[in-house]
Amino acid sequence: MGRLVIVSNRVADPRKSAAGGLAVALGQALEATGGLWLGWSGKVTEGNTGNTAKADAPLQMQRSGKVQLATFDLSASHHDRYYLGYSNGVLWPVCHYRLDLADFDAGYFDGYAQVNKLFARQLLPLLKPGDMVWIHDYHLIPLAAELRALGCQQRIGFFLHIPLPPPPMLAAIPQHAWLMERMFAYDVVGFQSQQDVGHFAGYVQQELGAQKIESEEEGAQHFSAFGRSVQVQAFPIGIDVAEFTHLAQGKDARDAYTTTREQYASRRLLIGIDRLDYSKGIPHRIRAFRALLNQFPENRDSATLIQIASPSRETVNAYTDILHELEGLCGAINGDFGNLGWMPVRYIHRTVARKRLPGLCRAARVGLVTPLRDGMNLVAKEFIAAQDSQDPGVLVLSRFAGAAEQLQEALLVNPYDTHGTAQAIQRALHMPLEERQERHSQLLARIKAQDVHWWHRNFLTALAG
Ligand code: ADQ
Repeated sequence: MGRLVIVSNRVADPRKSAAGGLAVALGQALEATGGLWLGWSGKVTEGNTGNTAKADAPLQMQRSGKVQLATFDLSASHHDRYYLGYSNGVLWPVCHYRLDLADFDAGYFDGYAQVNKLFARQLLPLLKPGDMVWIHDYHLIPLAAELRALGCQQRIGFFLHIPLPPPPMLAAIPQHAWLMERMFAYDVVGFQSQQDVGHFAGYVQQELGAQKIESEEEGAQHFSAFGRSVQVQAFPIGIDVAEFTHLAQGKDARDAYTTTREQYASRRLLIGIDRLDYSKGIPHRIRAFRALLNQFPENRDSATLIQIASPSRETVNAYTDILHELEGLCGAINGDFGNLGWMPVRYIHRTVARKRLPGLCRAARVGLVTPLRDGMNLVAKEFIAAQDSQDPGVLVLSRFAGAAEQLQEALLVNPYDTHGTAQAIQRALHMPLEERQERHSQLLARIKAQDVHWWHRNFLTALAG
């Protein structure tokens, strides 16, 4: 296999302890062949419009073991239009079925197109013949087309971490045809779920007149259009189960487990851990918890929900709205149901240290992972990995998370159905030990077999051709 080159909006140093499973796993894939990881530095420079090639910021090169990290700054204008405006103000909401939150300001699209050209200019001089280029996520959909326009011949793959919506919804993006045509500059396009692959197949055949090429290959589909063909496949992302289990055995996780267990000794604990994002369905979850306390009063003075939501994209308006909504909902439940000795919901607007995460998950009887729409959702898999197999907690999982395709033994819910979700939570809280063990052992076996290493090996094997 040739050298691996990864491109993503942000670059994570895989050797830094704060880096999560994905960064570490990609780092390991890069180390195997010696590799390069290119992306935005996370810094914004003031004072230029960022509209011309002359304004390209210098590349900063850094070595981390056998991996070369290449980063560059973005101008304030590019950051606002490419990152906040188009990526997170158009593509993110539409791909999560929230057309109502999308802001189709034309200037955002220009910025998005410009920054993708900038990524191509920065990357091209670093490429060697035989390299395999793996581009990640919605920020960089047109990057392969920009690289091809500059003469790049290398194999290029793309993985979309978020959902691809059904064709009519995708078509709500004014530049939908422009974006999707550019998918054909890739050799391999990977999605999280079979459902996403189905949406891609439907869109390119209906809207772009692409032809499906018959193939014997298992799991892969091939489409041709614009004089090129692309292989499309579901590669559901996993977690590093071994790393997470190792973390679970560490002092921080054990301490978090013991303290939480002691603090809630007479309670039944439910846990929600998310980035604070409207796609994660946190207000719907809180309302379902309220319905649980209403419908099944035996849970009063007992069931306690710890909801941890890490701050995220706080300069985008939709995110401040949800912050206020959550504070109101949690305050109302505590006011209406709580007493001097019991606070039904503890809402914490913070990031939990990764080392403590497995301990918190293990202390909970029920894990609530109920996004309205999610590419995969790794918290669902982390919750399973953290459980004690002898006395495991139960995962309540949204059918609208990509993870639901793999994790059928979880209790699957429709998060829009408040009462149905409350009933599933009730079932989870009172599930007999034998059933919990049976479901958990099947879920654990699956996340082990389809872990993050399985994911990147499969993708790279497909990309190698
Ligand atoms: P996210 O939406 O960011 O990513 P998700 O899969 O929910 O992803 O979580 C990513 C990581 O963040 C997990 O490892 C989780 O433990 C951690 N995390 C979340 N909230 C936290 C908190 N409050 N404190 C500490 N850690 C927290 C996108 C897609 C997902 C897809 C991933 C990977 O939206 O659908 O699963 O990429 O492809």
